Amino acid sequence: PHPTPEAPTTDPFALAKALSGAHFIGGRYVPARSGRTFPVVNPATGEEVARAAEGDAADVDAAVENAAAAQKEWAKLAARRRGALVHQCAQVLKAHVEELARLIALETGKALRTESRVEANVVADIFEFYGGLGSELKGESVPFAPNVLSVTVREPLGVVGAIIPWNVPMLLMALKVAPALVAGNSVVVKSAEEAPLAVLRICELLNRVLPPGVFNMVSGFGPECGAPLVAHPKVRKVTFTGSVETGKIVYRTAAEKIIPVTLELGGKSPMIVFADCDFEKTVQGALTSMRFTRQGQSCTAASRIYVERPIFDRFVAAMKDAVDRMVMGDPLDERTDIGTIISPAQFEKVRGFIEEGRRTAGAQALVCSRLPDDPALKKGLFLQPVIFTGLPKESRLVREEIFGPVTAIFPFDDAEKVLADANDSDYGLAASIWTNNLRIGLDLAHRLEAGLVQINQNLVVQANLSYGGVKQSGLGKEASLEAMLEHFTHKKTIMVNMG
Ligand code: TXE
Repeated sequence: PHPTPEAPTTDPFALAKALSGAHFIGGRYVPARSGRTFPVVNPATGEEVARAAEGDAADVDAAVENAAAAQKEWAKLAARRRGALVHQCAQVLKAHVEELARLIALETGKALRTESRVEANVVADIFEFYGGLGSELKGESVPFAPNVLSVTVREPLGVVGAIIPWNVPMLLMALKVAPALVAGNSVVVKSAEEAPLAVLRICELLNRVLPPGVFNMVSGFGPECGAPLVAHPKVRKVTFTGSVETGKIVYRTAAEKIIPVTLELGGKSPMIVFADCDFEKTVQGALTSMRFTRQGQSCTAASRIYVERPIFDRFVAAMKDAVDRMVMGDPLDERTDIGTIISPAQFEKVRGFIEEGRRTAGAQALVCSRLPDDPALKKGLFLQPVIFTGLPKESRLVREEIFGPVTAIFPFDDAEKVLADANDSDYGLAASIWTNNLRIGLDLAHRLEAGLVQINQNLVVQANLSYGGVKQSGLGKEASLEAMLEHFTHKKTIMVNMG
């Protein structure tokens, strides 16, 4: 009912239309049972580019039943065979990188050159990485008694419910789906209501390789479509990326069913810059860490930057200058560095934070870059990045996740005090330290309360390195072999008494 092109296409508008109104269940595009749809909007123009199927409990049930039936056969395949198929998916995805990049740029407003193409490439990389790990699904033999053979084996959990947000939907989907499948589970993904299209396109690409039903996707809103997925009795594991508030709801429902959850929630990541850093490299690092190119819509964004006093003024000026040189414009234009905010709601939320910062006594707001002057983009959700100085540390802008192009820079004099300030947060996702004194750098790295600390480099996420936060930033890890073994299998003990 929803034919999409076999060959890669570079027209994201046509592809968006072709993908309209569908879930992906049992290897096919199907409409919502209720027949309802909701608009998918290009945030750069405010125009509707497609309709998405508005899922509810009935659609979720159909997807989970399909996944449960398919999982039984899928789990019987040798683990290496499953891995080989997931690896083959990576080849198909690679052939469609450009098309996926344009589609995600269209629906999220993330610039094609700086963000969207990067994401599309990483997706293929994640499938390739996990595809090679089939043979790692092995157990142990444990010495117990001479006449007893004790072994452990890794078994899949069953149907995995994966709930994803809109900031990097394809990448976060891949980090959940690829390890879950290699481990022998089947998956039902609930896409983000703001960005359902590129992930929906990926379904059909995966389906060219994988058996129907092992991978399903429903689109819709959180309470109507996400909540029934978490609550479904046949869903035996939930992996979620999103806000702390929703993460708590998901965790509570999972507790009722006693099923494991992985939660990747927000962050308020500190960046600590010492006077002896490599200055230019650190300014570039701040730009990348802040993810200005994604309008700061990143859970690892360096939203609190602490700079040693002797270089504070120079650092603030250099950052302002560097952000000023970034080009804001049409996300699909190769010249664009910075795209749009995802949705009017998020736009208002971020604007509210900026207004509050401007009203704060003693705070200065440096407004950077320029809004695009193209009349076609006048309804676009473009927001100039803002660098704040002089904010008090109890300000909401310093404590809460803004998820927008806003950062706060503070001077510091003392490494112990800056460590205390950096750790004074409900979050604990990522941190970075910039110094040529590795003794101090490593000492702080050990004492920072964060799941990921990097010294003298940006917030890099790699498929083979564990990723995940402490404190309210989440529970469990994504990426790496560990994520597949610990979060998508259970360890069964088998003992044979040979008399
Ligand atoms: O998140 P939600 P939103 C943070 C960021 C952002 C804020 C709000 O600060 O400003 O969260 O964003 C689904 N049961 N992050 O509203 O609501 C929902 O449909 C089950 C950080 O987008 O958490 C979507 O698919 N599912 C984050 C997904 O949860 C439910 C990335 C995320 O939506 C549900 C995104 C429910 N009751 C936002 N309610 C990060 N860690 O990177 C909603 N959902």
